[in-house]
Amino acid sequence: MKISLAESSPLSQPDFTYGVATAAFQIEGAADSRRPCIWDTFCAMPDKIKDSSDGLVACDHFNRWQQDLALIGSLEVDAYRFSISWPRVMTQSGELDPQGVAFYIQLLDALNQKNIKPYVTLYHWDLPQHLEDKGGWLNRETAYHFRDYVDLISQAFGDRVFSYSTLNEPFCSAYLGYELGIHAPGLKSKAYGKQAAHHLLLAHGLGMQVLAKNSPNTLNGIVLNVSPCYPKTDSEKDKDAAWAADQNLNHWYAMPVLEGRYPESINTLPNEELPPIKEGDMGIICQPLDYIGLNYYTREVYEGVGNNDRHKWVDESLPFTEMGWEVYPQGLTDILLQLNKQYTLPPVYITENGAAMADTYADGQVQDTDRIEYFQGHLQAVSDAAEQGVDIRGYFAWSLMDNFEWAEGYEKRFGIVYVDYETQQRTIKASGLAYRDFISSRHLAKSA
Ligand code: IFM
Repeated sequence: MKISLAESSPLSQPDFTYGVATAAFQIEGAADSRRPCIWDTFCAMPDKIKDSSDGLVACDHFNRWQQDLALIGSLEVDAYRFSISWPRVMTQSGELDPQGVAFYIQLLDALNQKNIKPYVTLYHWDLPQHLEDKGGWLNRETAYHFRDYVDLISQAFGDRVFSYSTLNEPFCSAYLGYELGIHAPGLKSKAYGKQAAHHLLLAHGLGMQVLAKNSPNTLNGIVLNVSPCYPKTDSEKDKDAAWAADQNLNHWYAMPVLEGRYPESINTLPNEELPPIKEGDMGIICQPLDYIGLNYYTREVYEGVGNNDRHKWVDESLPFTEMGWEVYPQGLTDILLQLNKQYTLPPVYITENGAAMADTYADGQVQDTDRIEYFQGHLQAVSDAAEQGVDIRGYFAWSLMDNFEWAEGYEKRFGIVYVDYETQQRTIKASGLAYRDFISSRHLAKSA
Protein backbone atom coordinates (compact mmCIF):
# COMPACT_ATOMS: atom_id res chain seq x y z
CA MET A 1 0.00 0.00 0.00
CA LYS A 2 1.24 3.47 -0.94
CA ILE A 3 0.82 7.01 0.35
CA SER A 4 0.04 9.48 -2.40
CA LEU A 5 -1.35 12.95 -2.97
CA ALA A 6 -2.28 14.76 -6.16
CA GLU A 7 0.68 16.42 -7.87
CA SER A 8 -1.14 19.72 -7.61
CA SER A 9 -1.52 19.46 -3.81
CA PRO A 10 0.32 22.14 -1.80
CA LEU A 11 1.82 19.19 0.09
CA SER A 12 3.40 17.84 -3.11
CA GLN A 13 5.39 21.01 -3.64
CA PRO A 14 9.16 20.73 -3.30
CA ASP A 15 9.50 23.23 -0.46
CA PHE A 16 6.97 21.47 1.78
CA THR A 17 8.91 19.98 4.74
CA TYR A 18 8.48 16.34 5.78
CA GLY A 19 9.96 15.03 8.98
CA VAL A 20 9.80 12.58 11.84
CA ALA A 21 9.56 13.49 15.52
CA THR A 22 10.67 12.18 18.92
CA ALA A 23 11.17 13.50 22.46
CA ALA A 24 14.14 13.06 24.79
CA PHE A 25 12.55 11.21 27.71
CA GLN A 26 10.71 8.85 25.36
CA ILE A 27 13.80 7.60 23.51
CA GLU A 28 17.11 8.57 25.10
CA GLY A 29 17.50 6.38 28.18
CA ALA A 30 20.98 6.86 29.75
CA ALA A 31 19.31 8.31 32.81
CA ASP A 32 22.51 7.85 34.80
CA SER A 33 24.25 10.54 32.76
CA ARG A 34 21.68 13.23 33.52
CA ARG A 35 19.88 14.66 36.53
CA PRO A 36 16.48 13.16 37.45
CA CYS A 37 13.29 14.66 36.03
CA ILE A 38 9.65 14.56 37.11
CA TRP A 39 8.99 11.54 34.92
CA ASP A 40 11.70 9.48 36.68
CA THR A 41 9.98 10.24 39.97
CA PHE A 42 6.50 9.57 38.58
CA CYS A 43 7.55 6.22 37.06
CA ALA A 44 8.96 5.12 40.41
CA MET A 45 5.55 5.60 42.08
CA PRO A 46 3.32 2.50 42.17
CA ASP A 47 0.56 2.10 39.56
CA LYS A 48 1.31 5.24 37.57
CA ILE A 49 2.61 3.55 34.41
CA LYS A 50 0.50 0.77 32.84
CA ASP A 51 3.36 -1.71 32.38
CA SER A 52 5.32 -0.42 35.41
CA SER A 53 8.12 0.67 33.09
CA ASP A 54 10.30 3.78 33.12
CA GLY A 55 12.61 5.83 30.93
CA LEU A 56 15.91 4.61 32.33
CA VAL A 57 16.86 2.77 29.11
CA ALA A 58 13.97 3.51 26.72
CA CYS A 59 15.30 3.10 23.13
CA ASP A 60 18.87 3.67 24.32
CA HIS A 61 19.06 6.42 21.73
CA PHE A 62 21.72 8.25 23.78
CA ASN A 63 24.13 5.42 22.97
CA ARG A 64 22.72 4.49 19.57
CA TRP A 65 22.21 7.96 18.13
CA GLN A 66 24.51 7.34 15.15
CA GLN A 67 22.57 4.27 14.10
CA ASP A 68 19.33 6.19 14.61
CA LEU A 69 20.61 9.06 12.53
CA ALA A 70 21.43 6.66 9.70
CA LEU A 71 17.86 5.40 10.00
CA ILE A 72 16.46 8.92 9.82
CA GLY A 73 18.61 9.56 6.74
CA SER A 74 17.34 6.37 5.11
CA LEU A 75 13.77 7.66 5.48
CA GLU A 76 14.68 10.57 3.20
CA VAL A 77 13.06 13.14 5.48
CA ASP A 78 13.85 16.84 5.22
CA ALA A 79 13.74 17.43 8.97
CA TYR A 80 14.06 15.78 12.37
CA ARG A 81 12.13 17.14 15.36
CA PHE A 82 13.54 16.13 18.75
CA SER A 83 13.71 17.60 22.23
CA ILE A 84 16.49 18.64 24.54
CA SER A 85 16.51 17.04 27.96
CA TRP A 86 16.67 20.05 30.28
CA PRO A 87 18.06 17.93 33.16
CA ARG A 88 20.81 16.63 30.84
CA VAL A 89 22.10 20.03 29.79
CA MET A 90 21.63 22.11 32.96
CA THR A 91 23.11 21.57 36.39
CA GLN A 92 21.16 22.17 39.56
CA SER A 93 23.08 25.41 40.10
CA GLY A 94 21.99 26.72 36.71
CA GLU A 95 25.10 26.17 34.58
CA LEU A 96 25.44 24.24 31.36
CA ASP A 97 26.52 20.62 31.71
CA PRO A 98 29.26 20.32 29.07
CA GLN A 99 28.75 16.59 28.52
CA GLY A 100 25.04 16.93 28.00
CA VAL A 101 25.51 19.85 25.64
CA ALA A 102 28.19 17.93 23.69
CA PHE A 103 25.70 15.11 23.07
CA TYR A 104 23.28 17.44 21.31
CA ILE A 105 25.99 19.35 19.47
CA GLN A 106 27.27 16.16 17.86
CA LEU A 107 23.71 15.24 16.91
CA LEU A 108 23.04 18.70 15.47
CA ASP A 109 26.31 18.67 13.51
CA ALA A 110 25.59 15.24 12.10
CA LEU A 111 22.06 16.27 11.07
CA ASN A 112 23.36 19.37 9.34
CA GLN A 113 26.01 17.34 7.57
CA LYS A 114 23.26 15.10 6.22
CA ASN A 115 21.18 18.11 5.22
CA ILE A 116 18.40 17.17 7.65
CA LYS A 117 16.98 20.27 9.32
CA PRO A 118 17.02 20.13 13.15
CA TYR A 119 13.70 21.20 14.72
CA VAL A 120 14.53 21.49 18.41
CA THR A 121 11.89 21.37 21.15
CA LEU A 122 13.16 22.97 24.33
CA TYR A 123 10.63 21.47 26.73
CA HIS A 124 8.86 18.19 26.14
CA TRP A 125 7.63 17.44 29.67
CA ASP A 126 10.84 16.38 31.47
CA LEU A 127 11.12 19.11 34.11
CA PRO A 128 14.24 18.73 36.30
CA GLN A 129 13.13 17.19 39.59
CA HIS A 130 15.03 19.81 41.61
CA LEU A 131 12.70 22.44 40.12
CA GLU A 132 9.62 20.34 40.88
CA ASP A 133 10.88 20.14 44.45
CA LYS A 134 10.46 23.91 44.57
CA GLY A 135 6.92 23.76 43.21
CA GLY A 136 7.53 22.97 39.52
CA TRP A 137 5.15 24.75 37.17
CA LEU A 138 3.10 25.97 40.15
CA ASN A 139 6.06 28.18 40.99
CA ARG A 140 6.37 31.31 38.84
CA GLU A 141 10.16 31.12 39.26
CA THR A 142 10.22 28.00 37.04
CA ALA A 143 9.35 30.19 34.04
CA TYR A 144 12.45 32.28 34.75
CA HIS A 145 14.60 29.15 35.15
CA PHE A 146 13.31 28.09 31.73
CA ARG A 147 14.28 31.49 30.30
CA ASP A 148 17.82 31.10 31.71
CA TYR A 149 18.11 27.57 30.30
CA VAL A 150 16.95 28.77 26.87
CA ASP A 151 19.45 31.62 27.03
CA LEU A 152 22.42 29.37 27.75
CA ILE A 153 21.49 26.49 25.45
CA SER A 154 20.66 28.68 22.44
CA GLN A 155 24.04 30.40 22.79
CA ALA A 156 25.79 27.03 23.05
CA PHE A 157 24.04 25.69 19.94
CA GLY A 158 24.94 28.76 17.89
CA ASP A 159 23.77 28.48 14.30
CA ARG A 160 23.28 24.70 14.30
CA VAL A 161 19.51 24.74 14.79
CA PHE A 162 16.91 25.32 12.06
CA SER A 163 13.87 25.78 14.27
CA TYR A 164 13.10 26.05 17.98
CA SER A 165 9.86 25.43 19.75
CA THR A 166 9.67 26.59 23.34
CA LEU A 167 7.12 24.07 24.64
CA ASN A 168 5.47 20.92 23.41
CA GLU A 169 1.76 20.71 24.28
CA PRO A 170 1.51 22.88 27.42
CA PHE A 171 -2.10 21.67 27.73
CA CYS A 172 -0.80 18.17 28.50
CA SER A 173 1.83 19.39 30.97
CA ALA A 174 -0.72 21.46 32.87
CA TYR A 175 -3.96 19.49 32.53
CA LEU A 176 -2.69 15.91 32.65
CA GLY A 177 0.16 16.65 35.06
CA TYR A 178 -1.31 19.17 37.52
CA GLU A 179 -5.10 18.91 37.12
CA LEU A 180 -5.91 15.24 36.43
CA GLY A 181 -2.70 13.84 37.89
CA ILE A 182 -2.33 11.10 35.28
CA HIS A 183 1.02 12.47 34.06
CA ALA A 184 4.01 13.67 36.06
CA PRO A 185 4.14 15.21 38.59
CA GLY A 186 0.75 13.63 39.36
CA LEU A 187 -1.00 16.53 41.13
CA LYS A 188 -4.78 16.84 41.08
CA SER A 189 -6.48 20.18 41.37
CA LYS A 190 -8.33 22.44 38.95
CA ALA A 191 -6.61 25.47 40.44
CA TYR A 192 -3.20 23.84 39.98
CA GLY A 193 -4.02 23.10 36.34
CA LYS A 194 -4.67 26.76 35.54
CA GLN A 195 -1.71 27.95 37.64
CA ALA A 196 0.69 25.58 35.88
CA ALA A 197 -0.74 26.54 32.47
CA HIS A 198 -0.14 30.23 33.17
CA HIS A 199 3.46 29.69 34.22
CA LEU A 200 4.09 27.47 31.19
CA LEU A 201 2.71 30.20 28.94
CA LEU A 202 4.86 32.75 30.71
CA ALA A 203 7.89 30.49 30.18
CA HIS A 204 7.03 30.35 26.50
CA GLY A 205 6.93 34.15 26.24
CA LEU A 206 10.18 34.61 28.15
CA GLY A 207 11.81 31.90 26.03
CA MET A 208 10.65 33.57 22.82
CA GLN A 209 12.17 36.88 23.94
CA VAL A 210 15.51 35.18 24.52
CA LEU A 211 15.36 33.35 21.19
CA ALA A 212 14.61 36.59 19.35
CA LYS A 213 17.81 37.99 20.82
CA ASN A 214 20.11 34.94 20.65
CA SER A 215 18.76 33.17 17.62
CA PRO A 216 16.96 35.58 15.29
CA ASN A 217 17.59 33.45 12.21
CA THR A 218 15.89 30.27 13.39
CA LEU A 219 12.15 29.65 13.05
CA ASN A 220 10.93 30.19 16.60
CA GLY A 221 7.51 29.14 17.83
CA ILE A 222 5.46 26.86 20.06
CA VAL A 223 3.77 23.49 19.61
CA LEU A 224 0.15 23.06 20.74
CA ASN A 225 -2.02 19.96 20.69
CA VAL A 226 -5.40 20.63 19.09
CA SER A 227 -8.64 18.71 18.55
CA PRO A 228 -11.88 20.07 17.19
CA CYS A 229 -14.64 19.71 19.80
CA TYR A 230 -18.03 18.85 18.30
CA PRO A 231 -21.42 18.72 20.04
CA LYS A 232 -23.02 15.26 19.89
CA THR A 233 -26.36 16.80 18.86
CA ASP A 234 -27.68 20.27 18.06
CA SER A 235 -29.09 20.63 21.56
CA GLU A 236 -28.03 23.74 23.50
CA LYS A 237 -26.54 21.67 26.29
CA ASP A 238 -24.33 19.64 23.89
CA LYS A 239 -23.27 22.82 22.08
CA ASP A 240 -22.38 24.47 25.40
CA ALA A 241 -20.39 21.40 26.42
CA ALA A 242 -18.43 21.39 23.14
CA TRP A 243 -17.80 25.14 23.44
CA ALA A 244 -16.43 24.79 26.97
CA ALA A 245 -14.15 21.91 25.95
CA ASP A 246 -12.90 23.85 22.93
CA GLN A 247 -12.07 26.87 25.09
CA ASN A 248 -10.23 24.71 27.60
CA LEU A 249 -8.28 22.57 25.15
CA ASN A 250 -7.61 24.74 22.13
CA HIS A 251 -8.10 28.41 22.93
CA TRP A 252 -6.69 28.44 26.46
CA TYR A 253 -3.25 28.21 24.82
CA ALA A 254 -3.76 29.55 21.28
CA MET A 255 -5.39 32.81 22.36
CA PRO A 256 -2.78 33.94 24.91
CA VAL A 257 0.13 33.22 22.54
CA LEU A 258 -1.56 34.70 19.47
CA GLU A 259 -3.64 37.51 20.98
CA GLY A 260 -2.36 38.10 24.49
CA ARG A 261 -5.59 37.24 26.30
CA TYR A 262 -7.38 34.25 27.78
CA PRO A 263 -10.59 33.07 26.11
CA GLU A 264 -14.03 34.08 27.28
CA SER A 265 -14.44 30.97 29.41
CA ILE A 266 -12.13 32.61 31.97
CA ASN A 267 -15.25 34.49 33.11
CA THR A 268 -16.87 31.20 34.15
CA LEU A 269 -14.07 30.20 36.53
CA PRO A 270 -14.46 30.55 40.29
CA ASN A 271 -11.92 32.92 41.87
CA GLU A 272 -9.76 30.16 43.26
CA GLU A 273 -9.22 28.71 39.76
CA LEU A 274 -8.21 31.94 38.06
CA PRO A 275 -4.68 31.95 36.62
CA PRO A 276 -2.20 34.02 38.69
CA ILE A 277 -1.79 36.79 36.09
CA LYS A 278 0.60 39.58 37.05
CA GLU A 279 0.75 42.92 35.32
CA GLY A 280 2.56 42.64 32.00
CA ASP A 281 2.28 38.82 31.78
CA MET A 282 -0.07 38.72 28.80
CA GLY A 283 2.25 40.99 26.85
CA ILE A 284 5.19 38.70 27.59
CA ILE A 285 3.20 35.63 26.56
CA CYS A 286 2.14 37.14 23.23
CA GLN A 287 5.41 37.30 21.29
CA PRO A 288 5.69 37.32 17.51
CA LEU A 289 5.83 33.71 16.28
CA ASP A 290 7.69 32.58 13.17
CA TYR A 291 5.40 29.55 13.08
CA ILE A 292 2.93 27.60 15.14
CA GLY A 293 3.28 23.84 15.48
CA LEU A 294 0.02 21.89 15.78
CA ASN A 295 -0.21 18.27 16.93
CA TYR A 296 -3.30 16.33 15.93
CA TYR A 297 -4.38 12.78 16.73
CA THR A 298 -8.17 12.70 17.02
CA ARG A 299 -11.35 14.72 17.48
CA GLU A 300 -13.56 15.11 20.57
CA VAL A 301 -17.35 14.89 20.71
CA TYR A 302 -19.27 16.09 23.77
CA GLU A 303 -22.65 15.80 25.36
CA GLY A 304 -23.76 18.13 28.13
CA VAL A 305 -24.93 16.27 31.22
CA GLY A 306 -26.30 19.08 33.38
CA ASN A 307 -24.56 21.04 36.12
CA ASN A 308 -22.28 22.49 33.45
CA ASP A 309 -20.66 19.08 33.19
CA ARG A 310 -19.79 17.20 30.03
CA HIS A 311 -19.10 13.68 28.83
CA LYS A 312 -16.98 12.61 25.91
CA TRP A 313 -18.87 10.54 23.38
CA VAL A 314 -17.30 8.21 20.83
CA ASP A 315 -18.70 6.90 17.60
CA GLU A 316 -18.31 3.12 17.85
CA SER A 317 -18.69 2.76 14.10
CA LEU A 318 -15.35 4.51 13.45
CA PRO A 319 -11.98 2.77 13.46
CA PHE A 320 -9.96 3.26 16.67
CA THR A 321 -6.24 3.29 17.38
CA GLU A 322 -4.74 1.27 20.22
CA MET A 323 -4.98 4.42 22.38
CA GLY A 324 -8.76 4.15 22.04
CA TRP A 325 -8.78 7.28 19.89
CA GLU A 326 -11.17 7.58 16.93
CA VAL A 327 -9.49 7.74 13.54
CA TYR A 328 -11.03 10.95 12.19
CA PRO A 329 -8.95 12.75 9.55
CA GLN A 330 -11.72 15.26 8.79
CA GLY A 331 -11.13 16.65 12.28
CA LEU A 332 -7.68 17.81 11.22
CA THR A 333 -9.05 19.75 8.27
CA ASP A 334 -11.78 21.19 10.51
CA ILE A 335 -9.50 22.40 13.30
CA LEU A 336 -7.04 23.93 10.83
CA LEU A 337 -9.86 25.82 9.13
CA GLN A 338 -11.40 26.89 12.44
CA LEU A 339 -8.13 28.23 13.83
CA ASN A 340 -7.29 29.92 10.55
CA LYS A 341 -10.67 31.65 10.55
CA GLN A 342 -10.47 32.81 14.15
CA TYR A 343 -6.83 33.93 14.32
CA THR A 344 -4.21 35.55 12.15
CA LEU A 345 -2.01 32.48 12.14
CA PRO A 346 1.69 32.48 11.40
CA PRO A 347 2.82 29.66 9.07
CA VAL A 348 1.63 26.31 10.41
CA TYR A 349 3.56 23.06 10.79
CA ILE A 350 1.84 19.82 11.70
CA THR A 351 4.48 18.89 14.25
CA GLU A 352 2.94 15.55 15.26
CA ASN A 353 0.45 13.18 13.71
CA GLY A 354 0.39 9.42 13.94
CA ALA A 355 -1.19 6.36 15.50
CA ALA A 356 -0.48 3.56 17.95
CA MET A 357 -1.54 0.37 16.21
CA ALA A 358 -1.46 -3.31 17.17
CA ASP A 359 1.75 -4.06 15.28
CA THR A 360 2.99 -7.58 14.82
CA TYR A 361 6.58 -8.29 14.00
CA ALA A 362 6.97 -11.38 11.82
CA ASP A 363 9.74 -12.53 9.48
CA GLY A 364 11.64 -9.28 9.91
CA GLN A 365 8.64 -7.17 8.90
CA VAL A 366 5.76 -5.19 10.36
CA GLN A 367 2.86 -4.93 7.91
CA ASP A 368 1.08 -1.97 9.49
CA THR A 369 -1.38 -1.22 6.71
CA ASP A 370 -3.71 0.46 9.24
CA ARG A 371 -1.01 3.04 10.02
CA ILE A 372 -0.41 3.68 6.31
CA GLU A 373 -4.13 4.31 5.92
CA TYR A 374 -3.99 6.67 8.88
CA PHE A 375 -1.15 8.69 7.31
CA GLN A 376 -2.85 8.71 3.91
CA GLY A 377 -6.09 10.03 5.40
CA HIS A 378 -4.42 12.67 7.53
CA LEU A 379 -2.03 13.90 4.85
CA GLN A 380 -5.05 14.29 2.58
CA ALA A 381 -6.80 16.19 5.39
CA VAL A 382 -3.83 18.57 5.71
CA SER A 383 -3.79 18.97 1.95
CA ASP A 384 -7.53 19.83 1.98
CA ALA A 385 -6.95 22.56 4.57
CA ALA A 386 -3.99 23.93 2.61
CA GLU A 387 -6.12 24.02 -0.56
CA GLN A 388 -8.65 26.06 1.40
CA GLY A 389 -6.10 28.68 2.31
CA VAL A 390 -4.30 27.60 5.48
CA ASP A 391 -0.59 28.34 5.15
CA ILE A 392 0.87 24.96 6.09
CA ARG A 393 4.56 24.44 5.57
CA GLY A 394 5.41 21.02 6.98
CA TYR A 395 4.32 17.68 8.43
CA PHE A 396 6.07 15.47 10.99
CA ALA A 397 5.11 11.84 11.58
CA TRP A 398 4.91 10.82 15.22
CA SER A 399 7.03 8.97 15.79
CA LEU A 400 10.35 8.02 14.27
CA MET A 401 10.33 4.86 16.38
CA ASP A 402 8.33 3.05 19.05
CA ASN A 403 9.10 4.56 22.42
CA PHE A 404 7.99 5.24 25.98
CA GLU A 405 4.39 6.37 25.65
CA TRP A 406 4.23 8.10 29.03
CA ALA A 407 1.58 6.61 31.37
CA GLU A 408 0.93 3.87 28.78
CA GLY A 409 4.52 2.58 28.98
CA TYR A 410 5.98 0.66 26.06
CA GLU A 411 2.87 -1.26 25.04
CA LYS A 412 1.55 1.45 22.74
CA ARG A 413 3.67 1.65 19.60
CA PHE A 414 3.55 4.89 17.59
CA GLY A 415 6.73 4.34 15.56
CA ILE A 416 7.18 4.02 11.84
CA VAL A 417 10.20 2.02 12.97
CA TYR A 418 9.66 -1.02 15.19
CA VAL A 419 11.83 -1.34 18.30
CA ASP A 420 12.54 -4.71 19.89
CA TYR A 421 13.16 -3.57 23.46
CA GLU A 422 15.03 -6.79 24.36
CA THR A 423 17.68 -6.38 21.68
CA GLN A 424 17.17 -2.70 20.75
CA GLN A 425 16.97 -3.82 17.14
CA ARG A 426 15.18 -1.34 14.86
CA THR A 427 13.08 -2.47 11.87
CA ILE A 428 11.45 -0.04 9.49
CA LYS A 429 7.72 -0.84 9.37
CA ALA A 430 5.75 -0.92 6.13
CA SER A 431 4.45 2.56 7.10
CA GLY A 432 8.04 3.84 7.33
CA LEU A 433 8.79 2.48 3.88
CA ALA A 434 5.58 3.99 2.49
CA TYR A 435 6.39 7.36 4.10
CA ARG A 436 9.92 7.19 2.67
CA ASP A 437 8.64 6.35 -0.82
CA PHE A 438 6.08 9.14 -0.66
CA ILE A 439 8.75 11.67 0.36
CA SER A 440 11.29 10.47 -2.18
CA SER A 441 8.77 10.57 -5.03
CA ARG A 442 8.55 14.28 -4.24
CA HIS A 443 12.33 14.57 -4.30
CA LEU A 444 12.36 12.90 -7.71
CA ALA A 445 9.72 15.32 -8.96
CA LYS A 446 11.84 18.13 -7.47
CA SER A 447 14.93 17.18 -9.49
CA ALA A 448 13.03 16.30 -12.71
O1 IFM B 1 3.86 10.48 22.60
C1 IFM B 1 3.13 11.66 22.67
C2 IFM B 1 4.05 12.87 22.54
O2 IFM B 1 5.05 12.86 23.51
C3 IFM B 1 3.27 14.14 22.68
N1 IFM B 1 2.13 14.16 21.78
C4 IFM B 1 1.28 13.00 21.76
C5 IFM B 1 2.10 11.73 21.57
C6 IFM B 1 1.19 10.50 21.52
O3 IFM B 1 0.45 10.40 22.68
